Amino acid sequence: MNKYKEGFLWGASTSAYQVEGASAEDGKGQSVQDVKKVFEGTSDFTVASDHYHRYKEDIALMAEMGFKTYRFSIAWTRIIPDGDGEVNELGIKHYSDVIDECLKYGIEPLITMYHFDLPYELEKKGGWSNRATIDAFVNYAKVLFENYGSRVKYWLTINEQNMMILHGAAIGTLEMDESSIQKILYQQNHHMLIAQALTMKLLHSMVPEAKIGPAPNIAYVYPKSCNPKDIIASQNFNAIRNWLYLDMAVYGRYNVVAWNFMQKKGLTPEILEGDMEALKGANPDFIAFNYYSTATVSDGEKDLEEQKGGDQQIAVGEPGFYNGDSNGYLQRTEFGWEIDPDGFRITLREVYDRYQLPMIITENGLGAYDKENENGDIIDDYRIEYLAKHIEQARLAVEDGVDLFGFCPWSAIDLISTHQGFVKRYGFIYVNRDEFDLKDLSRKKKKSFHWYKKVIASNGDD
Ligand code: BGP
Repeated sequence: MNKYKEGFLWGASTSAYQVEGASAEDGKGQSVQDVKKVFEGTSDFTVASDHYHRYKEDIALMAEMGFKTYRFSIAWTRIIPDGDGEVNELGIKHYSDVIDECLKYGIEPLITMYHFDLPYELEKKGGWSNRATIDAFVNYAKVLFENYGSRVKYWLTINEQNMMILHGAAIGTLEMDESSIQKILYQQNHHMLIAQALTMKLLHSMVPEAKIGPAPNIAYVYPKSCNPKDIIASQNFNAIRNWLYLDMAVYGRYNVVAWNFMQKKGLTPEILEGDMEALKGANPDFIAFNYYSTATVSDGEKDLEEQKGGDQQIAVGEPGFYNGDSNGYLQRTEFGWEIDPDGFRITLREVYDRYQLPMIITENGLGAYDKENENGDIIDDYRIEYLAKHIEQARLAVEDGVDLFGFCPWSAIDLISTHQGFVKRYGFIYVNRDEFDLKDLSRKKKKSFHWYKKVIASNGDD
């Protein structure tokens, strides 16, 4: 049996704005997440899980589980509060301490440089529509590499850039004019892709022994049936949702099917002289991706009104290209997300086959309304079942020949969901608070905590 490799990076993930709190402390600037209107019935991000103050306690718990890596993001606004001006020494110190705390336990920090929290001062100047944001990002990257490059081996550029483009407004990009939103987002996409490529090259020149990769959300797209028209729809959405981002990161070129889609819809970005050159030769060392489920589509010739989407799909289709659909073979979580462990193996095989680069999973998990039982325990068997099935399918993908070097579920600790509040929990570690009642924010081990500890100790045998 082909087991997970020696030194496999077992761990879990968080992101700064969803877990840290302390949103205005120690010189932190505001990000788009701090100023956006939160979704009805959900709390804002000012306190979150208070990880900013309790990171030592949290990392000790991660060490107790046996983590080999901890994937967290750095808040750009703690390092450079307005995005492109002065460096904030207190921010530099905070993450330096977090990194040291991880290293103390032999946990490799796996750092996301940007996880949905663009500095608000940059957003006011046009955000990613403004080409100056490319330079601001690369400069921010330089500050990170100068300060942490000697201690951090694994870097991720931008979390789920593809979701920011497909669901931009919902994730945190501020309000935009509906009629031109897609055009704006694809221009922003082009700028983010350049920023990412330049950052990868910068790390390779500044810290040749460190490794860096992109971190999109990849979900293999199934055709609803074997009707050839459904197959074409699935190819279309695979290209628009997945390959556009990875082809660019790895090969430095626009995927042809995705480009054709952009052209037909009038969404092609303005490309300046030197852009395509900048995009080439980034040479990511690995591909990281987040996986929650697959997607299913059918023939895209229907118009939007007739299209029906799965609950988790905000954009349900593109007339003429694909029609978002549901998959009758799959069960769903309490929050309506389809559960597809086999799809995880399929996605891993497909991505490896296309790019032949080592891969690490940076998110996978189950959001649920965890409840304490009469003894105060959290018996999250549903989460254990979900993760066990995905780990098993990843192991089969490894047997198939896929080069996988790490697995980081979402999330290490309970935190605030992107749009469904604190009550949608993902962690191995329970945080004692409700949506609006902060209680004492104390930590408690869920049943999955003890289970995951055994998984790690046996290198995936469970
Ligand atoms: C990913 C994001 C995370 C995270 C997760 C779960 O898209 O990278 O930030 O929150 O999804 O999603 P949600 O919080 O919406 O349940």
